[in-house]
Amino acid sequence: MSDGRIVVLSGGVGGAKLALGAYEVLPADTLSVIVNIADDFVHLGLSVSPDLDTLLYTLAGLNNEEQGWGRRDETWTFMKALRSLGGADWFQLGDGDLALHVERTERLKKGETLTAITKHVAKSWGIGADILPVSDDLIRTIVETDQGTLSFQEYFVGQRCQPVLRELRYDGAAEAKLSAAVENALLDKNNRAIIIAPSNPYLSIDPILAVPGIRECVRQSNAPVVAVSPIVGAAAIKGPLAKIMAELDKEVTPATIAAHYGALLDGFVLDRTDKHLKGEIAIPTLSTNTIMSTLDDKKALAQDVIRFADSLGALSVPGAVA
Ligand code: FO1
Repeated sequence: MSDGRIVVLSGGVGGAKLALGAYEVLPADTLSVIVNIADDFVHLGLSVSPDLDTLLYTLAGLNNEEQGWGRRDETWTFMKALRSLGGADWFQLGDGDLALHVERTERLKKGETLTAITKHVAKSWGIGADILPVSDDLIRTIVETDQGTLSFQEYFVGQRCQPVLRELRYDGAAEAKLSAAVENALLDKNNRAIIIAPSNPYLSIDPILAVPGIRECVRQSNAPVVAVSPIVGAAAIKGPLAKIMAELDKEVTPATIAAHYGALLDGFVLDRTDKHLKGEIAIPTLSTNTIMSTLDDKKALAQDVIRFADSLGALSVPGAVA
């Protein structure tokens, strides 16, 4: 594989899994992951960044695989003590996880950017990839539901995604500034591919794409843009995606996801069980195993996606053999 940079847009567990696969198959420091920050919130006075943290834990091998968030081998002394005081226990903060939120909050108070803090955490945990919050400004997903307006974590954790979703807003996105690190990563002429991970398009990828200028950066990049479907068959692999699509009156099929990203894409990756849907998708498609149960699955999918992007890139080189 050439040494061009791979840039992944990611949020949630699906994104972290593909990022791990790419991290394992690529030479060190040729991977940049642009991460959603719209799930972030202040809880008990602490700044919590769930999608950054899931990715950091996953690439550091510290993640709790079964739970999909937080640390493995976690202890819960803090939560027990908090509950004994009648403190808010709807959002679980493990003892080790707590250290990350405390340190991030302390550094933010001292004026450090989320980008710099995330770089520090990645370095502290020996992660050789660039983990890049899309912006150092505040972006918050707001969920309009049949039970009123909910913050993202109230909807996702507090209400377990049960309310009927009517509309999503990404407060602050229109005013947010792409970080210089994200702009440089996207505009790096040495880029080999930009990959939209199999994350929830509405909850994880759209809040990234909503930051002004990012779509232009993606378009200006001469690297092929490939998305991996988070929908297999008529179901989401994990999380509330299928429910949200039904509530937004969208057909729960990979073709809906490809159309959602539209002109941004040069290629789309389907699960092999959806191979028969290729005809419904106007752009080049690859079908392969997109269910990432083992580390080998994650590595194989990353390799397949990168090779697929390479094949698209070759096509776009003037005079390339078609
Ligand atoms: N998700 C839950 O369902 N319950 C929790 O108590 C919970 C705590 C938590 C703490 C730190 C963190 O980084 C994530 C946490 N999550 C929890 C997951 C989080 O809500 C989601 O990972 C994202 O916001 C959606 O991708």
